[in-house]
Amino acid sequence: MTERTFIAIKPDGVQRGLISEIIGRFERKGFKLVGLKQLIPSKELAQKHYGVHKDRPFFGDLVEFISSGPVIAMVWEGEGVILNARKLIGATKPLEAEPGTIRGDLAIDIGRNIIHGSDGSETAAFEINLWFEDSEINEWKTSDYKWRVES
Ligand code: DAT
Ligand code: MG
Repeated sequence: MTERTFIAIKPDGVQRGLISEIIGRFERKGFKLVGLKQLIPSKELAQKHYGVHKDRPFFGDLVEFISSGPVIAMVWEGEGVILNARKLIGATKPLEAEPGTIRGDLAIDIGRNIIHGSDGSETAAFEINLWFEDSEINEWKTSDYKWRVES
C-alpha cells in the first residue's frame, strides 16, 4: 500500500554531515521524497512530537536535544514506507541495530541515534501534520516507478 511517513535527521546527524548519506539510503531503496525542509524545532514542537514519552526520565534531555540545532524534516512516500523506513533505520539502541541499518552503521549512543521515523500509520499522520503544512507536500510521479513496483 502506498503511504507516507515522517522522517527527521536529528541535530547530531546534521552536525556530523550525514544528511546525504541518510537521504541516499531512502532514495536508493526506492522511496519518493514529497516534503523536505530544514528547521530548528521550537521546544513546543519537540514536546508535541515526543508527547508519548513525556513521563519518561529522558524526556527533558530529548526535547532539549531535538531543539538544539537544525533538523532535516522529511515526508517520504512509497509502498509500505512506514515499516520499511523503520527497518532501514534500525533499532532505537544503536547496539541492537543491525549493521546495514542507519543506526547500526552510523551511531553508537541511544541519545545520539541521528534519525527519527514514525512507528505506525497513526503516528505518521500525526507527525506529518505536526511538522508540515499541506502546501509543503508535493504530489509528483517518478518516471521509473514501473521499474520499482509491478502494477
Ligand atoms: P525510536 O526513535 O526508535 O522511535 P522511541 O520512540 O522509543 O525510539 O524513543 C524516542 C527517542 O528517545 C529515541 O530515538 C532516543 C530517545 N530514547 C529512547 N529511550 C531512551 C533511553 N532509555 N534513554 C535515553 N534516550 C532514550
Ligand atoms: Mg518512536
